Formats: sequence, structure tokens, C-alpha cells
Amino acid sequence: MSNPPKAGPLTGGPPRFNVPYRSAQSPRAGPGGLLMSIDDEPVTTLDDLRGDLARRYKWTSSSGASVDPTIVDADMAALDNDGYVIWKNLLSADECQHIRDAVAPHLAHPGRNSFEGRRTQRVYSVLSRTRVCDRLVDHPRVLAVLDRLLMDNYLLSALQAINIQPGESAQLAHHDDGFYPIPRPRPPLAAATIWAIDDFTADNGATVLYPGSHRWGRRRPGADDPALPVVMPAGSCVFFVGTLWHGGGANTTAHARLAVTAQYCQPWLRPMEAFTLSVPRDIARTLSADIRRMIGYSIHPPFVGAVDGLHPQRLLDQP
Ligand SMILES: O=C(O)CCC(=O)C(=O)O
Repeated sequence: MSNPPKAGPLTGGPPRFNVPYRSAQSPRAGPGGLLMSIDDEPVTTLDDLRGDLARRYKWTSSSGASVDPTIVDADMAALDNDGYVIWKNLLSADECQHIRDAVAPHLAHPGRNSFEGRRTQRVYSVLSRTRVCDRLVDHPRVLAVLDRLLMDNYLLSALQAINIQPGESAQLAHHDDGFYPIPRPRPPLAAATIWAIDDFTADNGATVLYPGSHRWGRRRPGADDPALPVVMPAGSCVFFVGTLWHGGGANTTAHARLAVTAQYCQPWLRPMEAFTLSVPRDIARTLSADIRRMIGYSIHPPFVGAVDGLHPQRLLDQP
């Protein structure tokens, strides 16, 4: 898979924005009140707008940097080849139980259509309800791959618990970045994790993947395309690129199948869930730096995501 270029979309032509930096023509006060010379002007070409202009909120590396690069190389090779990678047993049995206990009170009505699942319960806005899924969202193994797959300051697009109940039929196959109207084939604009909180079996609703389908052009899965149910024990995670065709499986057993899915997208796209609206600021202040950055307290250079011309993190610094 060819990674999207790590450059911004500003590629030539005159700027159509008012750059909120003072004129390069006159000296100006820099950090500590020192006068800065014209040589310190950070923006003299459009290429300069692709970098980190923040003076106060510098980029920090994600916790994915803690993962051995050779492990990430192998994950990237699997994603390139198959479109997915499975990581077994990342969560303990206790962690899965905590997630079950925290999610259970919110499992209410079934889905409103066959895509959500008429016999499937979904919990949205998970970040505003419980902290038990945070470790899934910012798991270093996930971030290490996202750090290579997407551009800096990629965003969390969705976080849901999905409980597929007995009698549910297979979900319509789809790919998760399909609602962005950019034709295929193309690099992924997004990526997804699905965490098994219960064991995933071939007949209890395990996610069904179409290996290699991330490379397809306009075609959809047909009856002859090999489909792979992601059979994995509770605590495991399947990571796949946004171009991979997949769907929730049918549950023909007598027991529900609980999963948590966290989805991520390029920093210049609109996420599925509006986390800056759904997560109150006093909760946002308690989140990890990785999650804060991914729910929108970050900038896609030079200005995407700004609040009143400033870095959105400033909102969390105010009382
Ligand atoms: O629950 C699953 O296994 C997959 C669900 C899914 O792909 C979706 O709802 O977009």
C-alpha cells in the first residue's frame, strides 16, 4: 500500500486564506518579548504551511512510537497484502469483563435499520459514557500503524459498542470509508479496529472480511469471493483499512456477541461522530493526550480545526 504523502493539500496557486500571522515586513515580538527579525518569519512559501506552525502546542509523538518498528513493519506488510491484521489477546479477561459491565447498562434499543442491525444493539458516544474503552482507542499497537497509514493528527471517527444478538442476519458488506465520495481504487482514507469483547466464532456474528478487497476498484463482493469470518478469542483485535470490504456476521447461536469498534480517519475529513460536541470539556481534560488529539483538539496544518483562529487545546486550558 502506498502511504498517502505526508504533505498537506496546499500544492501551488496563491493562498486563498488570510494567514493569521503578522506581516513579514516588520519586526514583531517573539517568545519572551524579544524582537524577531524577518529571518524568523515561519511562512514564506506555501510549503511552510504544511508544517507545525503552533508556537505553544507543538506536535508530540503518539504512544505508537513505543512499539518496536519491526513489529509495525510486519503489520504494515499484512495490511498491504491482505488489508487487515489480527492481534490476538491484547486485553485480559478482566478488562473484557469491565467493558461488558460498563457497556451493559447502555445496551438498549436495537438498530433502526438492517445496517445498524434489527437485532443488534449499538452504544454511541462511548467516550462521554465510560472510560473503559479508552485503552482500546489509544492502544500503542493501533497508533503505531495509524502513524504510518494516515497523516499526522489523524482523527477518531467513531467509537461504538456493537452487540449482535441471537437471530441477527449478516450485515450488508461495505467498506468504512465508502461514504467519502472519492473513487476507488485509492489509498485508504480511514481505518478501523474491531475488538472482540466476547469470543468471535464463525456462527456468533464474527466480523466477515473479504481479504484483498482493499485493492478493488468499483466492484462489490460477489458470491464467489472468499469471505473470512474473523474467529478470535475475547481480548483480540482485528485492524483493517477503510477500503476493505467487510460486514458483521450472522449470529445463529443462542448468545450475544459484544465488540467495540474504534474507527479513525485522515485529519482533513469529517469524522462520523462529532466528538468535540458530544464529549464535554471537563471529560476531555481527563483524556490521554493521544485521545484529545484524535477527538479534535489538534490542527491539520495550517488551520483545519482551529477555534477562533487558535489551537483548540486552548479551550481545555481555560477554566
Ligand atoms: O460488528 C461487526 O462485526 C462489524 C460492524 C460494521 O462493520 C459496521 O457496523 O460498520
